[in-house]
Amino acid sequence: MNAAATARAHTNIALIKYWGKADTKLMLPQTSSLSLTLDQFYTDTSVAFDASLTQDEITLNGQRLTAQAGHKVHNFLDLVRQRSGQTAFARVDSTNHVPTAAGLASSASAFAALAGAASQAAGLNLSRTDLSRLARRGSGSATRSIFGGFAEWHAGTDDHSSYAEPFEETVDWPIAVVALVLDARQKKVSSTQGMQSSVMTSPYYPAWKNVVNQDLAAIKPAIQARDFTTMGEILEANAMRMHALTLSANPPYSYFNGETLAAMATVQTLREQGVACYYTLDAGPNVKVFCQTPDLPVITERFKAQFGADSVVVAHPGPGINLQST
Ligand code: 2P0
Repeated sequence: MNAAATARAHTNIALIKYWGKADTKLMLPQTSSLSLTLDQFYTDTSVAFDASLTQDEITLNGQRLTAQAGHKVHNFLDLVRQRSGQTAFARVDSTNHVPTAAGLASSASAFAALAGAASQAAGLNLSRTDLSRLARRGSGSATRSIFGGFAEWHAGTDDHSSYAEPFEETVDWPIAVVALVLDARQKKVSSTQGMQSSVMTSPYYPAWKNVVNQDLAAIKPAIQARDFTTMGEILEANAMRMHALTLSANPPYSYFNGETLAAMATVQTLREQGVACYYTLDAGPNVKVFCQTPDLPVITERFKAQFGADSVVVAHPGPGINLQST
C-alpha cells in the first residue's frame, strides 16, 4: 500500500450553475450542472499518512493551517480514513496555482486534488467516477474538476447517483475564457451560506430548478454542434438567473460590484460591434468571458484598457485530474 501520493486538479467554470444543496451532509445538489475545466488555474496536493503524527498537519501555499482553518480538510481526511481503514494522521501539502490574488474559486481544484491524493495514499485506488463522488463531499464544484473539458454533474438522489462525468473531455474547439480580476478580496457571503439562503427564502427557487433542466437540455446540443452563439446565450442567461436567486433572497445579497456591471456592459458593446463573447459570474464580482480564440486580441486589449493588464487572465479548456503515488 502506498502511504503517500500527489495529485494535480484544475478548477472549472460552470456554464450551467450549481446553486443549492438538497442534502448538506452528503452534498447532494438541488440540480445538475455543467462546466468547463480550465488550464490556467490548478491545485497541487500531496498527502502522506504517517503513524508518527499526532494530528493532521495541513499546509496551504507554504503556511501551516490552524486546526480551525483546516477543519474541512480534516473532516475530509476522516472520510477517507473511514473508507480505507487507514488509521494514521496525514501530512497534507497543497499549493494553489491561481494567478496572484486572482480571487478565483479554488475549492473545486482543491478538493478534487485532495480527494485524488488522499484516496490514492490510503490505497483506495478509486475509479474516476468514485473520485468524483468523493470530491463532492469536500465541495460541490469539486465533483466536476475530476474531469477535463466539459463535464456534467448529475444531481442524483443519494451518494451513489450524484457524480460527474465527461460530456466532452477533449475540446477540439478554439474557445477561451477571459477571467477579469476585479476584486481579489474574500467574498462576504460564502457560496455555502448564499446558496442555502436562496434555497430557503427565494420565491424564485422552484422556477430555477425548471430553468436549469431547460438550459442543460438546450446547451448540450449547442456544444456538440459547435454553435458558439447559442452556447453563449444560454450560459449568460443561466448565470444571470442564478444571480437573481441572490437578489430575491431574504435578506437579499449580491456578488456584483460596480466594475462587474461595467465589465458586463463592455461585453454587450463588444457584441454590438460583432465580437461574439458572453459573460458568466460565480459567487464573487469577477467576470469570466467566454469567447473564440481568434477574438482574444481584441477582447483582451479592451479589458486591459478598462481594468489594467494585471486584471486580465486568459484560460483555455484544461485536463482532468493527474494522480501519482510517491
Ligand atoms: C458552480 N458555484 O456551479 C457554482 C456557481 C459558484 C457559483 O459551486 O458549498 O465551493 O462547497 O458545495 O462548490 C461554488 O460553490 O460550494 C460553486 P460548496 P462551492 O460552480
